[in-house]
Amino acid sequence: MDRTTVAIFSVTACCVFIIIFVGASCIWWRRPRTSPISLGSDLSSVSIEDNVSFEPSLDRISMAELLEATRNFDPELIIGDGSFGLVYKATLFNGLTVAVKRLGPDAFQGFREFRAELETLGKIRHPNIVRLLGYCESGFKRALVHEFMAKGRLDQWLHGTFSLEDDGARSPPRTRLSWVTRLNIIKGVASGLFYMHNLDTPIIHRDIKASNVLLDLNFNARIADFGIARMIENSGTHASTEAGGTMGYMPPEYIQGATMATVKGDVYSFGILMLEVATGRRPNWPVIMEDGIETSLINWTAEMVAQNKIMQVIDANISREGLKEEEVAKVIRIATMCTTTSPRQRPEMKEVVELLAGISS
Ligand SMILES: Nc1ncnc2c1ncn2[C@@H]1O[C@H](COP(=O)(O)OP(=O)(O)OP(=O)(O)O)[C@@H](O)[C@H]1O
Ligand SMILES: *[C@@H]1O[C@H](CO)[C@@H](O)[C@H](O)[C@H]1NC(C)=O
Ligand SMILES: *[C@@H]1O[C@H](CO)[C@@H](O)[C@H](O)[C@H]1NC(C)=O
Ligand SMILES: CC(=O)N[C@H]1CO[C@H](CO)[C@@H](O)[C@@H]1O
Repeated sequence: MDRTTVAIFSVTACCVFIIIFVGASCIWWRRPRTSPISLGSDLSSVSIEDNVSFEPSLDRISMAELLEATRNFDPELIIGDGSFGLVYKATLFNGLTVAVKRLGPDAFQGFREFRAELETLGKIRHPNIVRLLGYCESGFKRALVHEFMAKGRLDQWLHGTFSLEDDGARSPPRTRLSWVTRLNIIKGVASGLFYMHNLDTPIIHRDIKASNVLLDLNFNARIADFGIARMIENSGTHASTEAGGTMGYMPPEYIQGATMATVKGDVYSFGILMLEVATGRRPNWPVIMEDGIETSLINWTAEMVAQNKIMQVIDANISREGLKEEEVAKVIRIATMCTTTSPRQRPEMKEVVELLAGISS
């Protein structure tokens, strides 16, 4: 072979190799890594490879759709940062606005167990609980899809702590929540919690707090973070019943070492939340009394009630117009019952809901 032949041969070989390589790469990239599972709202009847949905408006949620809806997880669409990953606002093809929680690669293992729990949560439907709409997994990408809560977290409204990371469209509150709105929020959380506690297999939330209460467009409260966090923490093993929670909201028996979470633990945290909503004070911050002594939110409230100064307990930013002392007293009394030191003396959520229903707003 002369040099020209060798050169032509080499170039051809190279070209062929490149074409094969590029072609193979394309095929590799286009190949769905794992067929994306798409879940509708009725997760109970869906198995891993399935893609059936029983809600026509949510025919399928696939990872491909989520990628497109979030513009490939565009940082501009981030609305929150949770312990298991970033949360994005997205509009699905059918126009429904959702919150997509992208799970980090090491968020959990044990997919099958995780799924069993997801299916349980997917079946939960209550006007005061944030609905889980679906779960998608494709390769290393995993995401949970929840309904979008337009007014964000309750704590941001109570304490005015909107930060720059929060969606610009969700402008900082200029007006504080009114008493009527607060009462409605309290009633909503109570009713969601009552529902959870009374399922055939009761679910204990374990972390009731203002940052786990989201608000919809009309300021109706919905409890968030039901089960998912604890499921992920346990890498998909059964939903833990271990005691836990957040300082300020944690019942004394958990602090003293009780190992099992109970419905009465949730009742305590709910009572603290009621105080926080009514007073606008953070439960994990000390209250400084007139004499300069620091005390807890519970002790301060009790002290003020004892001194017949109940109206001074209420958030100074709530309009006093039409605010009846008698109604305020009822709210504080229920909160006090819920935060009784002895778990046995705390009411069940059923009773709390009934008592709250007796308060007009
Ligand atoms: N459904 C939703 N609608 C609107 N915003 C949401 C929704 N879900 C979450 N967010 C926002 O994203 C943030 C992070 O949510 P996420 O539930 O992942 O974490 P978290 O509750 O802050 O933390 P953790 O996972 O430790 O409980 C929330 O604080 C909230 O601001
Ligand atoms: C609150 O009151 C109880 C008893 O009335 C007391 O044991 C506790 O130390 C008080 N807490 C604070 C923070 O003052
Ligand atoms: C009332 O709200 C304003 C902001 O809207 C805040 O600056 C002020 O500190 C609040 N007052 C009280 C007593 O909470
Ligand atoms: C609409 C759709 O994608 N349907 C598919 C769901 O998955 C089954 C296999 O599990 C396919 O046969 C369907 O075509």
